[in-house]
Amino acid sequence: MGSALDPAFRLLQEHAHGFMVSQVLFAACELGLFDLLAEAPGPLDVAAISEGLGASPRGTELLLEACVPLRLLDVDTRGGTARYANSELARAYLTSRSPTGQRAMLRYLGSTTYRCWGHLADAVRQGSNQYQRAFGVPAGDLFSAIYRSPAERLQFTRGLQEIWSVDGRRVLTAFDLSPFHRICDLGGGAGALAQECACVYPGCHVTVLEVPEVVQTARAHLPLQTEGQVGFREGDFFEDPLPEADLYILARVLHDWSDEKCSRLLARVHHACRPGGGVLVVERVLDADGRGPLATLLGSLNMLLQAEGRERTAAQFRALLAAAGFGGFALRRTGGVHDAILATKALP
Ligand code: SAM
Ligand code: ASE
Repeated sequence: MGSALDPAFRLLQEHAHGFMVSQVLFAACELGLFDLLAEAPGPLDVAAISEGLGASPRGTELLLEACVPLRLLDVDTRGGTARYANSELARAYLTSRSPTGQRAMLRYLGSTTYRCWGHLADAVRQGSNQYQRAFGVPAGDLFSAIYRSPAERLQFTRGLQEIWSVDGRRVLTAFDLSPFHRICDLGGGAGALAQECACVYPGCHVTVLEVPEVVQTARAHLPLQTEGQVGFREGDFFEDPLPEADLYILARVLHDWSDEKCSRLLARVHHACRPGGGVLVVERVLDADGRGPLATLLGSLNMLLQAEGRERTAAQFRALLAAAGFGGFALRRTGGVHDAILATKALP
């Protein structure tokens, strides 16, 4: 019997190899493993899976084995031959047919985001995102860098909307938004959150304001089901007149930008907002002391690598909103991935 391994050393090992776990997930998705198993009539053995994926039996076997303790796959070893099937997690979130599937986001994280994270030390040294190093594109105009090609724009837009099938209802019901009839989702992507909003509040109309390229991408590739209640408007929220509304939604928009740009945007929103109206900020909000949750601190580093902003505490959001003229600040922790903040513009 050896002596117990130092828990600190165990933790170090876990941290050092954490990226391998992500890569197993990304590779299995990229290879189409979960869709193959979803479409099979029952559990499959290594030979059938490697043939179905067009992959080597040796590589397939090793990948499948790693997926089991990660709870991506279930294995049945009765009869001497291992047969694999999707786990509950994989059925819900990793197949194309699932309405809560997250494959496009995983693809984006595994390609663009992963490459940016390869330059983390450089980003920390420089204090800025790594599009120039990782992809050779100038980072000065943030969304020109993020949307460096039409394929990349589609992948980002498609990837970002998937979370709302899981987390949308929670953030939209954190506050009773039924008093707000005209809603404008600023930087609302392909309209997935707007669509969820239309379902939760049948009395509202949501206008998604987006840059023209994203509106065109959404219309061509990601059509909406709530045609009457959700519409798109092409424009730049830093420059163009904002649609008149009772409520403005800013979901994962403020975290992209510096305090200075957030202030500019919020001042414009306050100017356009009807008195008695408000703004719903949807973000992962840092703990009051700024020390967690870890996932949100990693999100901040991701904004360093891929954008110009950071994640913020409730007090930081409150200060930005107050400087723009908004009062009546309230934060709701939803228990989901994102939290909701509602602030209002006072009646005269
Ligand atoms: N709100 C969506 C969500 O949470 O799924 C998308 C969030 S994404 C991180 C930020 C969005 O802001 C992108 O869809 C981007 O196209 C949009 N955006 C960036 N700059 C913009 C601008 N100047 N005017 C309008 N939209 C902009
Ligand atoms: C952004 C969101 C994301 C900008 C770049 C991004 C995501 C990945 N890359 O606004 C999805 C959300 N994930 C994180 C860590 O923020």
